[in-house]
Amino acid sequence: MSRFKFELRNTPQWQNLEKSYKEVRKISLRDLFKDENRFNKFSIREDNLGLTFDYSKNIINSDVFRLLMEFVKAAGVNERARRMFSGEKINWTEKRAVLHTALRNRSGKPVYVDGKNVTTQIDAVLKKMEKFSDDLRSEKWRGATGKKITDIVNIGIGGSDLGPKMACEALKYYAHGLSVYFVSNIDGADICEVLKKLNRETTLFIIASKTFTTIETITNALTAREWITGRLGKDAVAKHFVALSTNAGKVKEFGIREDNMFEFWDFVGGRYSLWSAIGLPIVCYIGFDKFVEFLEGAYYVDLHFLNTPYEKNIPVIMAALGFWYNNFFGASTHAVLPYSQYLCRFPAYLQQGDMESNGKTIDFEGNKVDYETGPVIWGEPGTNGQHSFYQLIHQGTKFIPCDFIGFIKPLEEVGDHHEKLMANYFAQSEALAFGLTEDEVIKNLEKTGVSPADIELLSPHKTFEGNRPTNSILIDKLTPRTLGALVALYEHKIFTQGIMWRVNSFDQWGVELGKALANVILPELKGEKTCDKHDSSTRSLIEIFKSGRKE
Ligand code: G6Q
Repeated sequence: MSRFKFELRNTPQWQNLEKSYKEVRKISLRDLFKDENRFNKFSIREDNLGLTFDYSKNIINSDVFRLLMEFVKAAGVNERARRMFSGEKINWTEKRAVLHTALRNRSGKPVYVDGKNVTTQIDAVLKKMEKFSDDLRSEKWRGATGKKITDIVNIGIGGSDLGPKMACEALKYYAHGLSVYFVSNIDGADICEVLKKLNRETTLFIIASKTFTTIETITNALTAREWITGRLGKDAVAKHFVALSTNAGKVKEFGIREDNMFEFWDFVGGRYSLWSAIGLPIVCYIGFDKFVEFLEGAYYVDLHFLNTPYEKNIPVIMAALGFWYNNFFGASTHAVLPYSQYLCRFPAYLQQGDMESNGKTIDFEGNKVDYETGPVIWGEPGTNGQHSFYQLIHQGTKFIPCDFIGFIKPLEEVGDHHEKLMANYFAQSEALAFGLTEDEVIKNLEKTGVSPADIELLSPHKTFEGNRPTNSILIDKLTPRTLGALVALYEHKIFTQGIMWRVNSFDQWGVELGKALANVILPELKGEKTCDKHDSSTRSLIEIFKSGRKE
């Protein structure tokens, strides 16, 4: 099939960046910081969020920054963002609108999909979530034996798990009343270990699945249903199960009443769904008012993204810098390092958000790209990471741009823990940027009386090249509002990069393939079918597994 081929790398915007890269890669951050005004030039303060975004420790000068902004402009990010927000079907391979932004639209303005104002439906579901969580928290909703519900188990996977799990962990300081657990893995160990801790009479299951056909979720849900009905009887399902889904038919088939189903829609992608009914565990955990604050934080960033010129637009700049390193410096990974234990699930959440969105090779016209797209996203909370993988970031051969996320006020004020934590936050990005020259190392060793022979031995090992770029996001305090804002910043960064790379950030055919593959082998493992089509490796491994199961 012959398709029009858009040669992104031949555009003047790409070519200009390519030329600049050859110059700029020779410049060091030590040199760039001779400009005392650099922080002022390359940082943004959002007073309404209490958020500072410092991108001065990046390998850019004013010319590169201008060229990056020209690239974003030529890509048409703003125009495409407007199309997304207004409900156009920008997810063209699934013929769907992309409206996670409508879920947190606090303006009261309508948003139409196929001529229908979706904000009416969204508000109705939000009200239903409010009522349900109030009933649960005020003990009006009780289990089948009349006992109050004390524990909630969310059963879901991927987009129906990672978002609420990350947010509940992040906002646990604000929680009161109910405990929340998450079960996602089809490995029976996941659900069994959770159930061991729980009492049937006081446990409520939230079955979260957009399609309500995902094998992991349905298998876990059936196990949970058996666990409840085995002791409390069939009728207990009504008081111990609710569903979050777009598939009313399948929910009913499972035995959950329609009034116990919280609906969402095709225009909400799984990995963007924590703002929808998928956020129900968050609502139950921290209360509806706090959930609204979470939505408001994201809405604030939506307006920032839509209305701020590119040069002051935080997600656009995050995207442009990531693109700079990914496509010119050859950086294939990007680390996200939150200096907050509460954000321990944030990197895992972003892995899905980013890698499922931009892990693509086919461009707008259906051609294979001839440049790099989405990077590998990874990270752990500081300071834990410092005692494991930071060595490689500082002194390894890989080039890894990092985001440092920190807070000014801790939620738990204990002794000087917070000063110690944040001393590390500041020290690490400083060390990564400026390193330590061999001369400096030698002087330090001389001062401490190390022998000349040992200085010769040690100095190359103790030298740090520096010039490792970082962004610092420094926020006054972790609240539902600032968490909502942080998530939305990354969502729009991902969106912007998808446009820059000219890929559809909103489909996930790779995930769909995974959903189908295991179904072929399952009947073979159960001995219901044999198959001679496997390669010798797969066939032998299956045989070893089956004979091991018989023992
Ligand atoms: C997310 C993906 C994927 C999805 C899971 C669960 O964007 O679509 O991660 O969320 O596969 O799917 P269900 O919610 O349909 O069970």
